[in-house]
Amino acid sequence: MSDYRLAPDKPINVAEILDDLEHYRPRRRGWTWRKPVEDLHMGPFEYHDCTEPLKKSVPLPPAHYFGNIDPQPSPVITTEIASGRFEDDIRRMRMAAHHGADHIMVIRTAGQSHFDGLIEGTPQGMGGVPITRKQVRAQRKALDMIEDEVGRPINYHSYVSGVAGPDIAVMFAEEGVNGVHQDPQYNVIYRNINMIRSFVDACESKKLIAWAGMAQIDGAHNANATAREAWKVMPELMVQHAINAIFSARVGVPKSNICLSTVPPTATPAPCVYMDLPYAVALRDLFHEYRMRAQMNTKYIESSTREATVTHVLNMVISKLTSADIQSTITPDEGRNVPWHIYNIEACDTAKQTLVGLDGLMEMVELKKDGYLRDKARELKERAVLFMEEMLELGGYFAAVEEGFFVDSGIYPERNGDGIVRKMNGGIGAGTVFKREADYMAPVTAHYGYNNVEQYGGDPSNPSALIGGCTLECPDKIVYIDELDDVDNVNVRMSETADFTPGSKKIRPEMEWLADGTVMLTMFFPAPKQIAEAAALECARRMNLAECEVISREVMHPVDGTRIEVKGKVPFEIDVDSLVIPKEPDVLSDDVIRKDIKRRPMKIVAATVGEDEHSVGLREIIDIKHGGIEKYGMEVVYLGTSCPPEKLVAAAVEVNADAIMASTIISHDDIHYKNIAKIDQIAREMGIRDKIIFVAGGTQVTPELARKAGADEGFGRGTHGVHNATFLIKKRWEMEKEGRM
Ligand code: Z98
Repeated sequence: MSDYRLAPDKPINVAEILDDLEHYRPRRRGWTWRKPVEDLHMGPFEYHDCTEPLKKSVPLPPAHYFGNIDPQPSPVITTEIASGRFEDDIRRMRMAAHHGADHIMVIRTAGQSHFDGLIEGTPQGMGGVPITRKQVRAQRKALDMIEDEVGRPINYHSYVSGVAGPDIAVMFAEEGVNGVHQDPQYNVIYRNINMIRSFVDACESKKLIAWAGMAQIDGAHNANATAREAWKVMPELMVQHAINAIFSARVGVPKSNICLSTVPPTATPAPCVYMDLPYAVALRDLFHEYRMRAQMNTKYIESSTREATVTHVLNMVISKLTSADIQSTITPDEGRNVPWHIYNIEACDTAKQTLVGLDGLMEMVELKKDGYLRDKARELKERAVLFMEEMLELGGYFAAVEEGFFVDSGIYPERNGDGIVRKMNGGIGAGTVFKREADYMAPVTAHYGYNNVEQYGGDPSNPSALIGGCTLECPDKIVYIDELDDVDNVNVRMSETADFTPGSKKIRPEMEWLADGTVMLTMFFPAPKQIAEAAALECARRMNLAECEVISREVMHPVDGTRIEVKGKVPFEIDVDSLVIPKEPDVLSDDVIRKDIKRRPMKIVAATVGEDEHSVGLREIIDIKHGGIEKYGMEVVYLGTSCPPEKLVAAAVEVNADAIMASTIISHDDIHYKNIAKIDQIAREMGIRDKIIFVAGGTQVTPELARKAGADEGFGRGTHGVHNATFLIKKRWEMEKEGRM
């Protein structure tokens, strides 16, 4: 077994993950919820509904103001990964985990429900990428390492659907998959699989789900996405939830692992919270014993990430008000069909940012106990119950599907006659359910119904003992089949991009697959949509991008302007060694600087020198408003503009300053460096140079030349107060050590 471990400062090595997969065994089974922490203190704050912090993570961008804290909200956060290349998804998983995802859902790009059996070995060009044991094992192995790195269990998840559902469920139980979608109604309605077959198969699948402790998500959200007017299917959604929830519980899945897949059905410009909140409340009323997995509404996403993010945040307000257990962050991949790394990560951050921002909300507000909210919730529940009753009158679920009850765009009891109709004896796999023969025998664990092992001397309470354990107890019995296609397999794909393996010398931009070269451009044109689109594509082509495509368009004004997003591929690669990589600016934390100024105050004389009236840069460096050095308690004696060097040094002597700060923008005839040299020389002549710090700055100043001219340090374009302050403090430490101050 390889002893490869993740190194915090190194890219994840996918080749190492793939090594010796045949012998890799998952180390645990079952779903894990986050652990709440009472009275959690992080940085200067107290949190009310947060969970155990991570060992290692990437906090939200403004966290550096608060000691780099990264509080983790209470719901499990999902990221849906769908690039179709599992080797590239592994890198995305590590990034997502560091941004707070602890539920990684892998979508197959194939519509796997259409496959007749579990795909082992290779997809063999069947179109799209189904999930295989090899992919699952590789990703679970990677996640085992990633969860050690971040310090929190990560739930790995995919789908148990199609006629191969039970086979997939077995493989998932064997391979340590922690969560699944399983809902026979999905097969029936969306994949036209025979209903009897789907429900019988579901018994077997759910038994395995129960045995492996997986969390189960249902498929009701698909009606939101499919119905023409999604907000009208709310009563039906509750019926779908009810069918799968109670069915799963009866098969043996604990209610605490049965998750309803809820999506706020509407989006703006509908008054969505007014419509969606009563629905969410009604669901909690009816299904309080179960868990809620809140997925965002993707049906109505039309344009940019801005739009998708607002919908996502509004959806999370509802999650917060009604305590969702799992928060999906699908945005905006599914809505815009741009399944890119950056959007996975961005959406995880959106969830973390929103939910942490709403921390403690329910200690301050309460949902009203009467009035519109409760009346509307009651109305929705009544409609759902009536729907159920009518189904029963008709003869049950199968009969109702035959009558097109589901995904009808009328709000029940209204019907528009556009529901999806399936026949009881129709669909894929019709007529394939058989009664077990009298000598039927299944010496396996987690099997639905009887195993019939007694007749061969077996123990019905432990049927697989008859064969010394099945694959669930004895993973060595699993036949691991590697990829068989010598053209389309992970090794070939990785060898084609070997030069770009993260950490090596060549690099290309990437959105979903290593070295795919994809970039996105945002453009604005003062023109109507059609012209803007064509112009954007032409721009991208003239920028030498290949495979250009418009991915979003937004009208700023019907004729005066359109915003366009275009994607395309760059035709080049970059040699990392050819890059000039500037040194990271050295900065001390605000706390350290402040503490040192408190220990020993610092006085600085400052001016723009020579005949230079450009004071804005210097004022920004000094001024507290934009983070200038005043904020640390440094005292600045500002002498104004066009200050002669003699006056500046004389003032430093007079006020007994610790430092001189000269700003100079005008650079013709190198006047800026000449003035720096002059200040240095005068300070020497006056005998203070070795006791005073001298810094010089300006847009045309380069640190090396400023030092050469006689300053202790030079600061060019892009300098902020903290860079100056850091230097001043460090230089003073150095001088104190040398006994010069
Ligand atoms: C989600 N964004 O909920 P195919 N079973 C169920 C599903 O909902 C899905 C599949 C199977 C969504 C992702 N849902 C879409 C109940 C898919 C997938 O045949 O591979 O498409 O099955 O997470």
